[in-house]
Amino acid sequence: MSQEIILAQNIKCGGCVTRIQESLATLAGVSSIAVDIATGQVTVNGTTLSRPALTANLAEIGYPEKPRS
Ligand SMILES: [Cu+2]
Repeated sequence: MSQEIILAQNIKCGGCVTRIQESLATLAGVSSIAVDIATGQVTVNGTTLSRPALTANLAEIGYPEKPRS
């Protein structure tokens, strides 16, 4: 198992959480997804996870990764 933790922008409500979970669940290797609304943290567990694929999928549905400062 591996894990990717992504800090994403624009996560505001339960609808966002559902949208993210449904979208990321379609990606290969993803077994579970947890979303924290307060921090924007998206935690993905699975096998052979591709971080670029996860961040691209999130950006596509309106939740781009937070820029690191
Ligand atoms: Cu929302």
